[in-house]
Amino acid sequence: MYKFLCVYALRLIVLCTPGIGAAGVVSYEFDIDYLDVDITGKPVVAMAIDGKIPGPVIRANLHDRLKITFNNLMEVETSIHWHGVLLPNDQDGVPYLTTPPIAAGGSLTFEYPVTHTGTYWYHAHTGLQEQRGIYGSLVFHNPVEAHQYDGELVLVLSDWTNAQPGAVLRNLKREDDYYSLKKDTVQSWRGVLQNGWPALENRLRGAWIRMGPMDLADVGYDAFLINGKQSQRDTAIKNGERVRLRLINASASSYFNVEFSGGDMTLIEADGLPVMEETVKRLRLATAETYDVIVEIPVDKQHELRATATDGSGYASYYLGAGETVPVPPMAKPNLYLVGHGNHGRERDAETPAGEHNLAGHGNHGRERDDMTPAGEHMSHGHKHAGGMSEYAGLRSKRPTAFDTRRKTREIDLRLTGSMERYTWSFDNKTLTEVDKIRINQSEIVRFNLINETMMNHPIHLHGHFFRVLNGAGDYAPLKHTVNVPPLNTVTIEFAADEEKDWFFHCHNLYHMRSGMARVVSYTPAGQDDYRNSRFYQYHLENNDPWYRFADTSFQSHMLAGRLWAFNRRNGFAVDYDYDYGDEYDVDAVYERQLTRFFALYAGVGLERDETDIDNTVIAGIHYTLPLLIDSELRIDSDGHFRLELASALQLTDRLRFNWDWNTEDEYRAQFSWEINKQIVITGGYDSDFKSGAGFEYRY
Ligand SMILES: [Cu+2]
Repeated sequence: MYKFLCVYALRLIVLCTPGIGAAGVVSYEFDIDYLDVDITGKPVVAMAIDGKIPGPVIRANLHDRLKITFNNLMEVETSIHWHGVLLPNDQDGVPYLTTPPIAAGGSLTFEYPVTHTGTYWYHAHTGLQEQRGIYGSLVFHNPVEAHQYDGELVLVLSDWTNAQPGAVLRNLKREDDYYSLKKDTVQSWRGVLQNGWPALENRLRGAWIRMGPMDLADVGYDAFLINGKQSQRDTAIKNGERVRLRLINASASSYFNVEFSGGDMTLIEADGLPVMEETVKRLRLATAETYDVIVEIPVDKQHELRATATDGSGYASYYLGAGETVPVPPMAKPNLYLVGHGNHGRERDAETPAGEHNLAGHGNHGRERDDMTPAGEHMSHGHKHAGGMSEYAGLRSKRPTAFDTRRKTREIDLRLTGSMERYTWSFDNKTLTEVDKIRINQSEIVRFNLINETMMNHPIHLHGHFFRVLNGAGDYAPLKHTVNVPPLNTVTIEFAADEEKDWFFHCHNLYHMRSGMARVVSYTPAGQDDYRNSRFYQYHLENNDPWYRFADTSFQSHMLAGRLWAFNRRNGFAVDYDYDYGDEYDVDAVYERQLTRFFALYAGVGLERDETDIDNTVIAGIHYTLPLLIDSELRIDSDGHFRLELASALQLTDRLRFNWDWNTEDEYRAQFSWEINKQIVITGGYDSDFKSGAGFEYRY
């Protein structure tokens, strides 16, 4: 006795929602406010829509008109963007670009027609508010449902940190692998040696091309959530029923592997649109993607649906049915030492988490399209949507999606770039405010070659359009709004430029976007507007390139040493000091300009005093990163002295690091440091001027 629950659900909404006007107009009104939450035993002031995290499920039928009012009760402005939804440009919700922000204490009403069906979501597009709780789900029902099922569930996956998101970003700016100790993903030389020759080869090849070891995620989260909870039991769905699961990855920066202990899942929609049905054992959701699957709850037991963060740092559970509990077996933590160079994502076994399959070698630089892994290779374990470029290889649209071949095609290479030194993410090494909009013309086909030159996955999202992912499915290439681009790989997407005005185009990792990995795609020809004087540009210039300040101070038996430094994307100030508690000191204070990932210029003063004399000079020079990640510094001072200095750091174990430097004046230092935590470090070593000693270091 099948019924289409969505129809019932919708009626419920219509009955329950005040403000339903003329037939087909679906109205909602919600407050956005601070909310006291306690998710992991620590009280935190979050932000929430309608007092809930995630916010309410907003439902409408195809061809309805949605009218949604938000009242912002907070003391800061906010915004709501409708992720994946085709709508008029001024309803898209990107503050200052398409839509005004929702002012503190103010209200804003969105109104747009529902022109397509599917599972979508909405979230704040202001600062890092999305990480704080401003997100919810959006379901556009088709009154003529193509699939049969007894019930449906919207499952919103997300990540949670008790820390202020701003503090999280500051930590990442200090060290891009700041959270690896917390996540237990430190990549040490001990680990390299334990994993043998392939790991050593990996590490050396990476270091040779000046790439640090990779990780699958940046942030060390305190919890992963499904519908706001780490674990919960569903009571509405009964054993034996077929259930449609609307899976939404509403995380700020996490990818999830989803598995169900009750059997295979039948994939029916991707990013809201119908795809050829297929059976999957495990589904990988990149940040901001949605997938719809149908599962059947076995008759006699309770089964777990588990969403595991792909870096293995945690999971969330949702239990379906009644009876003895059948858990999903824990997923093996990916061995990051063995992915990367050389194995090109082709070596895999059933134990390998899907997330690992995105990793190709350092060697191919993401440009060799022939390195795509054939789809068939992924079939055996069910996760055909994971792996190399081919992570979407089996995904086929239900309807042909090819464009009229007579339309003109504009092809754009866009490199996905980043700098680990300052945790700066960018396209073509330029951040949002360092380059003009991407200009396109109406009615052409726009093809982007997304060339990932970094060691991370990037979920790339285009507002206001669906694009074809050129995955080998020919005319049936799937339409998506968000696509994962694996490390050192290339993904090509194309869309019909049938809209108007400006649309945001960015990495949906919140911290990457915030650090600059974003662009505006504009239908306005160059010269017909002034991007640099637009409110949007000025807003991002003022709000999106803050200065970060840090201090390391060590008190050791033989010396006081430390560094105070501050930087924004391109500029930096640094003071380095050593002092022997007597009459010997060495202080450099410089301004530094970062020109490329590997190259910086600096100028400042050097103050030095030893037993015999005082030497104060004006200094200038360059920093350049050499292969094997060795920092070189060439400096000249006002006395006409040239000096070359080399330095590097080796992470020996999870907590033990070794730093060395040497210069052409035959000064050198070898220093060990042991991290008790991220603030307090035991340190000691030998310096050619200050001799040996030990103490501790405090990091602010
Ligand atoms: Cu990214």
